[in-house]
Amino acid sequence: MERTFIMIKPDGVQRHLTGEIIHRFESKGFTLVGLKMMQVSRELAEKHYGVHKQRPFFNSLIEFITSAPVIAMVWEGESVVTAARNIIGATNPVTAAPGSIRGDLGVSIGRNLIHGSDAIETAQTEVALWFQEEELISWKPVRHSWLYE
Ligand code: IDP
Ligand code: MG
Repeated sequence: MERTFIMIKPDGVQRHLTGEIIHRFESKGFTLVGLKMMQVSRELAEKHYGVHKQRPFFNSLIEFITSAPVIAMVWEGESVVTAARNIIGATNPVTAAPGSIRGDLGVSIGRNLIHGSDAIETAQTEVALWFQEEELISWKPVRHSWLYE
């Protein structure tokens, strides 16, 4: 079963939107297999966002992500990587579709509430970067046969 890495960023935690955000993934039908609250180190933040190192917003992004706690999660389900990106919405909350997390809850690209892996390979890399294998729990929810044909 496919897995993806999801992080509620410091603004989501500070705005007390953790429950609201987790609820959207749970009610969609995805299964939580790992979760921890973290104060992110500069080293981890720079590794996670390494692809953006040359971008003008890189330093402020690292400052922001390390400024207050985040909620790191791994979610599991069929096509969860793509589906989670749709649940999250476009990078800029101003243009993110209504109904998405960023579209409903955010107003600024530098405070867009949540991260989600952008592809299956990225998801594998990010899950491995943020979680030890023993922190992830494989379990079969009883609702499984009511979600999947
Ligand atoms: P994503 O989070 O939708 O995958 P990316 O393009 O991978 O978007 O950018 C990573 C993060 O960097 C964004 O979520 C956002 O927090 C921040 N970011 C991206 N573009 C800008 C920008 O133009 N100004 C400020 N922050 C940005
Ligand atoms: Mg990205």
